[in-house]
Amino acid sequence: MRRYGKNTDEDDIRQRPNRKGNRPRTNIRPKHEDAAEGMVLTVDRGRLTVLIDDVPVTAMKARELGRKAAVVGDRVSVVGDLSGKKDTLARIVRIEPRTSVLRRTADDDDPYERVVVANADQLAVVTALADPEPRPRMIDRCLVAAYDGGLSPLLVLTKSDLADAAKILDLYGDLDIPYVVTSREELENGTAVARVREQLDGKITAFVGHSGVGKTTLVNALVPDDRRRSTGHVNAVTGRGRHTTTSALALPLSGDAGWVIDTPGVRSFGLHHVDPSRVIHAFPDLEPGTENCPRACSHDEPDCALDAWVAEGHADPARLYSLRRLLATRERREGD
Ligand SMILES: Nc1nc2c(ncn2[C@@H]2O[C@H](COP(=O)(O)OP(=O)(O)OP(=O)(O)O)[C@@H](O)[C@H]2O)c(=O)[nH]1
Ligand SMILES: [Mg+2]
Ligand SMILES: [Zn+2]
Repeated sequence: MRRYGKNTDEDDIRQRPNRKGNRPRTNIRPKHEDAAEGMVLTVDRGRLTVLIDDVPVTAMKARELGRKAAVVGDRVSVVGDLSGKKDTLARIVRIEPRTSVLRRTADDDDPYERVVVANADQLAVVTALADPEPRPRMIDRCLVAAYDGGLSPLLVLTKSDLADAAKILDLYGDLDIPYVVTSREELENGTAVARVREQLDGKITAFVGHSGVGKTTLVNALVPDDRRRSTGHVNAVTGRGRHTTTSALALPLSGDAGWVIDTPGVRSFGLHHVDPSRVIHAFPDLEPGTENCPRACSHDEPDCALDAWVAEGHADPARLYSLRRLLATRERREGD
């Protein structure tokens, strides 16, 4: 694991004024020389589990971090007791720059943006083919959040034992988005795991989707039991007797082949934070059709070239409908 010696950042200078009066201020001030870097595995009411040199260490944010919150997937620098022993509490002194940020707002009118996961390479958008019914709008929204945050999407269609995947694959199968279809039986006999692993190996993948689509079931099938237990993960039992995930949790794939991050189910994926001009990136099937659009086209106006693009059969009209529904959601918000 990389250890930090002379690394500092602007915050360090502000937070740690020069204590030795006769020394000039410098931006190469060594700080927290004993800090070790690790990855945040889970966050539970201000207590974070950070994996440092294969040891899960309980830590909390140091005051000097201010309001900056560390989330699952964050690379953080930690000082203090790193033994991982019971009742020890280390301090997180620095959050390293993020390579990707998955954000959501509770809904589109909610200005409060949550960072769900940091540094994930891939967003697995998990959709059940039945129970609960698939909602393409939710898939589109997750795709938007993925493209916006710098994650590449993966479609995971679960419960193919209950309903056929053809309808959803008709809408998404032609896109450049990789997908896997799983069923209960395939999860139990291991064939699904091999197929899903092909899409996960070497990557950090965050699993998102509605509650009950099977995210945790899939993650459990992917990760050996003992790995889960060592993290002391919390699940709540719902009124219907089902276990629902209450906090995000990162788990290692066997063979050091990457990470999977289970997250709590969400009702919707608010996109308040997304720049509307980037929404089109979530529709790679439509994007080439915008070449003939007027400048600064809203893609929802009479001269928009996308109508012709779809009419010529280059893309599914349902996809254009979906794009415009998203854009309309964004526009309604614009005025307030
Ligand atoms: N028939 C069938 N049921 C499944 C399949 N995968 C999961 N389930 C069931 O679906 C229910 C919900 O699964 P979970 O894995 O808890 O769903 P989740 O997405 O983690 O839900 P939250 O944690 O609430 O977000 C459980 O009763 C699972 O047994 C599948 O492939 N087929
Ligand atoms: Mg779950
Ligand atoms: Zn247009």
